[in-house]
Formats: sequence, structure tokens, C-alpha cells
Amino acid sequence: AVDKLARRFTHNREKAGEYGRESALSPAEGAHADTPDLIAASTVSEANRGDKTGSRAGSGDSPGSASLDRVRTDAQGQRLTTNQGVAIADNQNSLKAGMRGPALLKDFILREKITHFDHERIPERIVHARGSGAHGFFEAYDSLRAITRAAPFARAGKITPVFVRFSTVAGERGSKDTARDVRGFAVKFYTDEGNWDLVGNNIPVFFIQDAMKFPDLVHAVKPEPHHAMPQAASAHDTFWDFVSLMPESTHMLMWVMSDRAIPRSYRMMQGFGVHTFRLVNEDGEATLCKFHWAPKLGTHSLTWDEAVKISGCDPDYHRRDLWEAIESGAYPEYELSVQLFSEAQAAKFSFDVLDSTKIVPEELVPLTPVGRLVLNRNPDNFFAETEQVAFCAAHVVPGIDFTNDPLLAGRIHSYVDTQLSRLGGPNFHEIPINAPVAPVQNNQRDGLHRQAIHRGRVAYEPNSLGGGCPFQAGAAGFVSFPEPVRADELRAKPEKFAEHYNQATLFYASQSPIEKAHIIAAFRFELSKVMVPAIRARVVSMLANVAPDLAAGVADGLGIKVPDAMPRAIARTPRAEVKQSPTLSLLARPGELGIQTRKIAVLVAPGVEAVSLRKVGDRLVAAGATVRLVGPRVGPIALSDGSVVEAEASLENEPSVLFDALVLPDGEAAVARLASDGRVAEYIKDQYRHCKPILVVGASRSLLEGIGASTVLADGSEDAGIVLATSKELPDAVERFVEAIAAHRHWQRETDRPLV
Ligand code: HDD
Repeated sequence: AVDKLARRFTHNREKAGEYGRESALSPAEGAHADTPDLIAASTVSEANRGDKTGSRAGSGDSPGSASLDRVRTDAQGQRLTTNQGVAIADNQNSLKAGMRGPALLKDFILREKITHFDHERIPERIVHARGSGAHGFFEAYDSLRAITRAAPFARAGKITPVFVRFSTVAGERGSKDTARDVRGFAVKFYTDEGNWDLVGNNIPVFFIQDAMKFPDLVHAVKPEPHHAMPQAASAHDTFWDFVSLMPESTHMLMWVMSDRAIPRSYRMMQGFGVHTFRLVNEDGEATLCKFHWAPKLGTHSLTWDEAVKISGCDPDYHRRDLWEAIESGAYPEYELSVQLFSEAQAAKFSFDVLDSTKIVPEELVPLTPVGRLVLNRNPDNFFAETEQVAFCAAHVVPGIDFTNDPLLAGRIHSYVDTQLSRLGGPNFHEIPINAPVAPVQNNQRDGLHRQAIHRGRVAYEPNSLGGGCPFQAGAAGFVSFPEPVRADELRAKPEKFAEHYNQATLFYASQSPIEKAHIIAAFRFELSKVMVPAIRARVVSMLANVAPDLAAGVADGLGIKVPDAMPRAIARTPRAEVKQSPTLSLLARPGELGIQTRKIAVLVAPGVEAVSLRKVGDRLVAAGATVRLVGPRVGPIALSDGSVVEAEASLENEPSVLFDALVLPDGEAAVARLASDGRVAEYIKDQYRHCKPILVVGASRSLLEGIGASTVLADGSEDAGIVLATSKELPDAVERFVEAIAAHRHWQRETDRPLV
């Protein structure tokens, strides 16, 4: 029923500990909880006693599926205490000498509370400070034993618990989600042979080839040091100054200026391990490998105008989207694939697989799907889990090894090092979210905040007093792949690293016309924010090596002539094997789940025609969409038949950029009310401009006409994203609308500059 539409819950009602029992939400004035009985006083609520791997994990599949439960606590039925467990009688007043007298130093309760508060913050991550996490599991499709002994791939159907954190890179912890930026895609596998962290991004290449340049890159993109601006943006002089002097960044810039840098959702973007890794089997044989994650919902993006507006009305857009999807049971899912190739194959490529500014095109090495990742549980506490989780590119397990990628080498050092200041000492691996489910035994001791109580007097190896334990595992442990090394020490790069443009050209050539137009517009925008003309021109001279129409388009947008192409670093450019790679276009992955979890706004006002509203709403909900009734204000709205619905959102509290599609309802009175509100025109204009589907029922056609929107495209064909219908034509029209939403955006409508 339509009045239930608005009730697609976005929080998990089973989580009693978090949201309170019904009665607890409205305690009587001055009421205090009863003294708890001791059995009920367990600090872990039944409702929160979840299985880290979700219901899919069969018992025994993972040794640590409930490992966080020992530290999950909630206050249901509990007394308020100090950190020493002393019950607190009064949490309102400090201890004073007389009603109007001075506060007393001996008030240990006040002092403990304030002292703890004073130290609540920890340093944010130096990059990727803004992020959101979720628990889930990885399930292997088949045994990969022939190729790797890595635990998660040991047998078909094996489940490994994971924690995933998505992030932006440049912005601070409280910055907006929809900045133009790379997204982090970091996965911690709690395998039964130790933790494996696949710390990747949503873009398969990187700006630089050598970790030596990472601090320079980050200093260039972060807010400029003198005035700390701009926040979460690469559109400023220092970034473009640096990258235009580092032509190896050209390929990555193509990706970052593409729509991939403004994803619609963390649930709708790919992930990549970026580097070439090595998989090693039980016989010690190695295969080179690239890791790819692909979302079940397909790859979809925002438009730039939309991203800018969302950052104002919901800076938590991606965080909320991920949270709500998981709470409502629509678990995000990604398929893991690998590209497997040998050293001999790699040696023949026109590029070097140790160079992180290069992909291995799928035309050269196809993808092999190996498993799926499902995110099925939100964290219980953002700080304890998402903030304190420490990913590290050096965390590998037997069966997975590094290659000599010089960017990876620096990462192997950097991640543990940074946690020492961020998490305050060398024992951060004992923080519950970081602790492996595999047993930890070694002779490392002490340090700040040590949790483990090591027994016995032996903390060295070899020993006889401890019976030789813990003992070396030999071949059962991690054995580094014995790559032969025979070379001079030097600071230099292989010849192939000096070719910077072939794959930038490949990427650009593989985009659809609209994606190319967006790339040009993104360069135009970013460079228009650069104040020094020489930097603008230098970037365009780089682009002249990528594609002439790209350079011309950007130069035109800046009102300058295309300068001479930047000199290349090598005399003879190697011939690229692949000139076109269709899977590099976002449009290559439309997704397989229709309109599931898509957010649809239905405008309502008093007098909305009730029958058609119900029909549309019921069909959209049945297809898995999240439908919101958006009124001039929130609260009850009377329909044409006298029944009443609840508008959950209003024109001002959920602007139209937050929705994937829009329904304009039938009903003369309602349409007249909506037409009298200037915000309605803005609402429809944004939907139209951002190429989103609009269902226009009956009388509301005048609202569409009112914004000057056309239902016919420039080539004379009908705009499939605008579905016009009378209330009678509805069943068919709604089906067309559902198809139009599943197609995401109707780019054919887009014009640069917008006509509406
Ligand atoms: Fe990094 C965080 C991904 C290069 C140094 N990085 C960090 C995160 C992701 C990546 C997803 C956030 C993890 C989380 O959610 O906590 N980084 C990458 C990728 C790279 C890359 C895909 C290139 C292929 N990173 C890179 C280099 C260095 C670092 C070359 C240093 C030499 N990265 C760090 C760091 C961070 C980090 C400073 C900040 C916070 C943290 O590690 O825990 O150590």
C-alpha cells in the first residue's frame, strides 16, 4: 500500500541495542532503569550477537566468524559507571563546595569524564581520511590450488570473513563524499592463515611509478599549505603543476577526469589491486596476477553538476547509501576476477607489468572470475571499526607475494609506519578490528597498550625453556618467492617505464562519445581553477600526446591555442598491442539487478490522484526500488480519494539530486499546488539536466512543459528517459519507466551547455 511506501526502512529494527526498545524511546519523566538482573547484564546483546560472516557462512568455515562479539557491548539495562566500573549516582552535576561554591579537585568522576573527552580524537589518515566500512564475507567459486596456496581460494565454497573500507583520497575526515577523486577499495581478509589486505582503488593505475614520489604527489593534491584550500579537490595550481611535470601521470589523469571519479555509489564501482602480484602454489610455482572487483549493480556515475550539488545537501551521500543498502538487506556484492600471466608473457608486452601506471588490457589477458564478496553487516561503532581499521599493503598470506613494482615497495613500508602515529604504538594489530582470526604467537613484547598477557619466562627463539615454542613453521609458513636478483644498485627505471601515453590514448579511444565529452569538460573545469596560465598550457601540451580532439576540446574550453605536444621521454614509442578496449568504458557494465535500491522521488501534494499513485508506487517497490514521497513539507498529505499518505521527505530536505528518478503525479489540485512552488521547477530541472528518467502522469505534464523541457532529442527521436502517460496507460508506462531507470542515465539528452 502506498502509505507503506515511505516505510522502506533504512535502519535495522532488530538492532535493539542500537535503537532502543520501544519503551526505552520514551522513558517517563525522571525515570531510571531498574537495577538489572545479573543474567540480563551480559554486555553483548542477543540482537548484536551476529556472525561476522553472515548467514551464508556454514559452521566451521571460518575459525573466527564471531571474533568481535567478545568486545561488542551495549548499555541495555546497564548502570552508568566510571571506567573503573564504579556506578555513577549523578551525571548532571559536578561536585561543589556549596550550591554556588567552587568545583572540587577531588571530583574524580568529573575529571575522568573530561580527561577522556579531551583525548577522544586521533590523527586522521594522511590520505584516504574520509571513508566508510562494512563487514562481509568472501566466497571462493572454485579451488585455485593449482595456482596459489592462499587460504581464501583453498576450495570451492570456502568462506572468509572480510572488512572493507571505501574512501576518498584527498579530503579530510569530514569532507564531502562526492568530490572528484580516486576511491579507495580496501579489503581485509581474515583468513585462517593470517590477514591478507588487498588495499586497492577504484582505478586500476596510479599517478606515479615509484614510491619516492608519493609524498610529493600528496603534498601537491592536498589543500595548499599557506591557506589550506581547497578542501577535497584537485582543481588547483599545485596539483596540476606537479602532474604536468610528471608525464607518467597522464594515464591516471584520464581515469580521474572520467566519470569514474564521481561514482554514483560505492556499490556501483569497480576495484583493482593495481600492482602486479604473484600467486604461488604449494610447489613454489609462481603466476603473475592482477586483481579486479566488479559490482553486481554495474558501474554507474554521477554528473559533475549533480556531484557538486549533492556535496551541499548530503556530504555523507556515499556513506549513507552504503549504510542504508546494508541495513535494508540489499547486500552489496562484487565479483573478484584475476588476470593470470607468466613472466615470459609479461616480458613480451610493450609495457612493463611492474609499472603501476599501466594496465594489462583484457584483450591481452582475459579475466578469470574466482569468487564473490558480499557486504552484509554495518559496523556497530564507526570509530572502533572503520576508523581504527589498519590496512597494510604488506599484509599478505602464504600463496600471495609481491613483485618488484617500485611503488609497491614503498607501500610495504608506509602502511605499518603510519599506524604508529595514527593508532599510537606498535600494538595496533591487537585492536579487535585488526586482530587476525588466525592465532598470533611470537616473541614481540610490550609496547603501548599491550593487550595480550604472555605467560612464561621465554620471549626469545631458539629456546629450550619453552620447549622451543613458538616454533618456526618451515614450509608451512610464509616463504618468499625466491626471485633471482643480480644487478647493480642504482636509482633508475627500465626503458619501458618511459612510455607515458599509449595507454592514455587507449583509455580515451575506448570511451563512448558522452564519456569523452565528460573527460574534456572535467579537464576544462579543473584547469579553469588553475590560476597560472603556463600550467594550463603545459597540461594541454601533455594531452596533445594523447588525442588531438581531446587537446583541442580542452584548449577551446580554456580559450587558448593547443600548444606543441610535450616532448616524449623516449625516442621510439613501442607499438601498443591493443588500440581499443571496450571494457574500459563504464557503459560496459550495466549491472544485472535492474532498479534494485535505486532511489525514486514521487512528488506529492494535497489532491494527488490516488489510484495511479498506488499503481506506480507498488510496482516500483516490487521491483526493489526505494521510493520516497516528497511533499512541499513532510507529514500527512490527503489524496484525491480522501485517504492520507505520509510525505517522508520535503522539497527542501531531500533535493532532487539525491534521487535516481522522478515521478510527477496526476491530479489537477496537486499539480496546481506544485506549480505554485518555485522549488518544484528546480526539482524537475535538475532531474532533466542530469539525464534521469522522469515519469509524467496525466495533469503533471504542465509541470514538465513549465521548465521548457523537450521530450524529443536533437536527432528527432523520442527521449526514452521521459515517459508520458495518462493514468489509464499506466501499467505499460510504468514498465517503460522501470526500464528507463535500469538504463541509469539518458545521456542522449545531454547538451554542453545545458538548454534547460
Ligand atoms: Fe595508499 C592509505 C590505496 C599508494 C601510503 N592507500 C590507503 C588506503 C587505500 C590506499 C585504499 C586507505 C586504506 C584504509 O581504508 O584505511 N595507496 C593505495 C593504492 C596505491 C597507493 C591503490 C597505489 C597503487 N599509498 C600508496 C603509496 C604510499 C601509500 C605509494 C606510500 C609510499 N596509503 C599510504 C598510507 C595510508 C594509505 C600513508 C594512509 C592511511 C593508511 O595508509 O593507513 O600509508
